[in-house]
Amino acid sequence: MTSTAPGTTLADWLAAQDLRPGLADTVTAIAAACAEISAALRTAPLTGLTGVAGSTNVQGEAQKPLDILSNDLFIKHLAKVPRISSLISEELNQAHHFPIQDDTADLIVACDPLDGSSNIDVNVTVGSVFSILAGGRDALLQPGTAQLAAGYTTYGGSTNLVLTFGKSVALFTLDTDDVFRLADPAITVPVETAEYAINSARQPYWDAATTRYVEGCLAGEAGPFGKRYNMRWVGSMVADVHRILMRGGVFLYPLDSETAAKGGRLRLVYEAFPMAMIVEAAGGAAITGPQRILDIAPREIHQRVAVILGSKAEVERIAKLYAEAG
Ligand code: P6P
Repeated sequence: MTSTAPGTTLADWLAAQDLRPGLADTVTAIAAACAEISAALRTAPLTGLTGVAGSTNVQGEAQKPLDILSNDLFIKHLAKVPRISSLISEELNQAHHFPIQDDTADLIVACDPLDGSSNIDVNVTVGSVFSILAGGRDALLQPGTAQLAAGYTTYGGSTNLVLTFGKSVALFTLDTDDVFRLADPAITVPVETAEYAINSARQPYWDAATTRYVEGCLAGEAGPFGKRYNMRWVGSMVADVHRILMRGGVFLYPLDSETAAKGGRLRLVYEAFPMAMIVEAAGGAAITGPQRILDIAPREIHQRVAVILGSKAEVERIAKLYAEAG
């Protein structure tokens, strides 16, 4: 079986890539953590893992038992890889530095171990998002362009792993034997779309560019964009991004008058950076409005940012509206 044939295992596919030492082991460890998270989610209503844990994370958000379990599973599996120096996680105020096992610890993982967890209790697709960087515990803050790899999982009807090392985007699906197998070696985002994703309840707070964009979509064929649009908003970034990767679309969580003071709603290092790397590697685009997300140099590990990503032509349409708004 060639390494791009459907059904190729993640292990065989990784072995056929020309990767930096430690990268394949790191992806393997992340995949193992995600397979365990998937299993825990499948029976959560029966095992009492829904609801809230009674604690809050650094974002001030109520942590769920599965948030904490997912983070613990990432730590458990990443600890087995000597080359991994540190873990940045949405669930940890400070980065977790692994005990140095030898002098090769030169990889950093950043993750949101369970994104969209507020949707768990209502059985909506959630996922894990991750990014892999080169460096040690003193190199946590790097621009998005420095990422070595990025990926996410979706825990939905099927459990999928989407993975890129920068040039193409591969899709793996968790099989009944808990092995990830290749489902598509090269996902590409359609350049054009007529589907947008935004939380429309935030309309009173939108900036001028966002307001003009959504008005243009709602104006349909007679409007400035000359086509009828559809709208989707899952409220789980991995679910919205996966739909966009698979059929096109644009996802918007722009700065608004409420979120501007915090820098935005979504997190830069372990949500926007990996999703932007994936979307660009699939032929799409990812901006904050005024600038390319991957060019940002983070100031701190939990920094927030505006996110507009998806089909290239539609993101360019929005970028033009931001340029016109000044
Ligand atoms: P809103 C989930 O909490 C999340 O971080 C993303 O997964 C999702 O896109 C966004 O927040 C949903 O935000 O405003 O719909 O609650």
